[in-house]
Amino acid sequence: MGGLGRDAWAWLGVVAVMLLAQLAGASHVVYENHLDLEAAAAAVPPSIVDPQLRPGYHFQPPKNWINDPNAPLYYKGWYHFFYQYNPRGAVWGNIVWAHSVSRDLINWVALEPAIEPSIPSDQYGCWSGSATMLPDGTPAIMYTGIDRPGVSYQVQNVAYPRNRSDPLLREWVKPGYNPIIVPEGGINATQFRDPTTAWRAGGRWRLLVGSVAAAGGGGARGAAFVYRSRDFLRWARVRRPLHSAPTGMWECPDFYPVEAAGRREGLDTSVPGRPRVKYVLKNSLDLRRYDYYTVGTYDRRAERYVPDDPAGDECRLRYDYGNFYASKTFYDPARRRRVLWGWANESDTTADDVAKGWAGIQAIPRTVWLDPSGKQLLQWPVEEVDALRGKSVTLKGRVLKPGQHLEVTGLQTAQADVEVSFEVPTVAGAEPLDPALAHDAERLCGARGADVVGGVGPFGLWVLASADRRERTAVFFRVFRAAAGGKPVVLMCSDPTKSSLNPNLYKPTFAGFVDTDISNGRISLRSLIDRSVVESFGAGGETCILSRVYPSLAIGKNARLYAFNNGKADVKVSRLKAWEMRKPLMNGA
Ligand SMILES: *[C@@H]1O[C@H](CO)[C@@H](O)[C@H](O)[C@H]1NC(C)=O
Ligand SMILES: *[C@@H]1O[C@H](CO)[C@@H](O)[C@H](O)[C@H]1NC(C)=O
Ligand SMILES: *[C@H]1O[C@@H](CO)[C@H](O)[C@@H](O)[C@@H]1NC(C)=O
Repeated sequence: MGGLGRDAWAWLGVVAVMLLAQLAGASHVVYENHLDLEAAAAAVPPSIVDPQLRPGYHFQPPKNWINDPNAPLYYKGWYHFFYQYNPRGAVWGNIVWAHSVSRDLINWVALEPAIEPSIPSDQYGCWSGSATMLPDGTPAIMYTGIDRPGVSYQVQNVAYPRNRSDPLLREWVKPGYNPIIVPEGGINATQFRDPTTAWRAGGRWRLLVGSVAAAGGGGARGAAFVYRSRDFLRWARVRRPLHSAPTGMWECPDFYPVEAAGRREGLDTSVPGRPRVKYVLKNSLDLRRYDYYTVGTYDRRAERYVPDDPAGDECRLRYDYGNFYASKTFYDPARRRRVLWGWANESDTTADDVAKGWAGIQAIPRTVWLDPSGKQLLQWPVEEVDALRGKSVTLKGRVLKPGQHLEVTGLQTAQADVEVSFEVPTVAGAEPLDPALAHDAERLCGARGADVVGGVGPFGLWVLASADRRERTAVFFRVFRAAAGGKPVVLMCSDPTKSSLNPNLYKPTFAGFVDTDISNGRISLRSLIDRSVVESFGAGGETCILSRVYPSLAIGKNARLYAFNNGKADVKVSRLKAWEMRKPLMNGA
């Protein structure tokens, strides 16, 4: 909490008052979908509503539904974060832009909602959007408004701060000339949303809007349309989209430059054209509900983006192979990095959410940069999260024989950060890779889960485990034999099938391949464990998986942490360090 200024503390007081007012009004909450609250509460095991299952250091408001991150930005010493929020309940609806501010991306103070329905072009909804920093330092927010009842007819609006001297940007004004962009020229108005941060090149602004291109034969093609403007007022569409692919609707596009391979520094979205700069295009696939990206080049004369890997459009790369959607990056000028925000939904039922009174969190913000291979991004939790680390335990040089596990004792691990380095003496015993599953990590993990004995691996962590290990969430690696001339294939997997005795949960195995060379024997894993969140980073951020799990036994003091080896070869835990994590200021929650 050290970094908070006096302003923040003053605001905290205001927030506390707001909170109390909200609580006092809670009995008047009406849920739109007429769920029977008492029946819902009776039907779920008590663990679901146990406050000990509420995350401690992941971003969340005190209550209610949240979804997409919106318009993250840095202004006059403050990080601003907006998000889709239902002020009236724990299910989607009544969406406004909630607003929080922070000095460090970890301690958050809630302000009044920034953008709410108030003008004809947003009166039926204020949906997602992004911020752009204008050359004079003013932030502008572009967002999707719903302008008629019944059908979600989508237009794009702009809003500006009322008082630029206010570092907290508390009030936003919507100019009378809204909307600034409407669907025309054959665009389907119900699939036209989520404007990106605008970038400027050659005297012109550009931004993207997610949509579908006219389907020519096959299924609908996801598309990112480019709009250009000289004055930030009048916007005209470029006929051909920046890019499109046969995936269905693209929501929440994000498009940004990254430094040449391996350099961790971020670039401003309006970076002047430089030969070695690469671009990342990310889309949230409405049909699959995951975020996919490609790395490529941007030709700003032709206004086209081309992925380096022609197969990239087949949805090869994800930021995160777990629950992570509608993400958005921003350039942080204070630390010259690009930071990624993403929404993680719940894995319980809607009735559970209503009983709990809240649904949805944001992943820990991650720094993103291009991997030295140039083929994918690396991601790592922003360094500020390390300030929450408290009591720690370190283990070194412990060999796990086949079938062995090792408990990490001496600290509570329901809310913890673990970094572990594994060493495999040889990969000679790795199991063969079924060619039918060689491109489908998720199915591979489903078939070869944490309890299926392998050659090299599965090895990794059991987190949020009960003392008898009936409940445990496995985060692990599994090594497959190399194809002729290739390197061994490493799978990273999150297996929650035993995460809870509660049967009514969504427990998918999540998995991704890890682009690393394990023949040198080493691989690392970091897991941010937060009561009902397991957010893991394999091989220094090559592959990331966020899972939401709801233990019924492994709650609070009863949550344990183990390293395990279920392979036929020895695995060494060369070093494991675990920290208890403190709770930051979290919007008064
Ligand atoms: C604008 O914000 C500054 C800084 O918070 C404040 O001192 C000033 O009174 C505000 N002006 C108006 C017109 O609200
Ligand atoms: C527009 O999109 C909606 C889905 O949001 C779809 O139901 C409808 O058929 C589409 N209209 C046309 C003309 O393609
Ligand atoms: C998160 O919840 C699960 C389980 O209900 C759904 O299957 C996912 O589609 C959902 N994800 C998103 C992004 O909505």
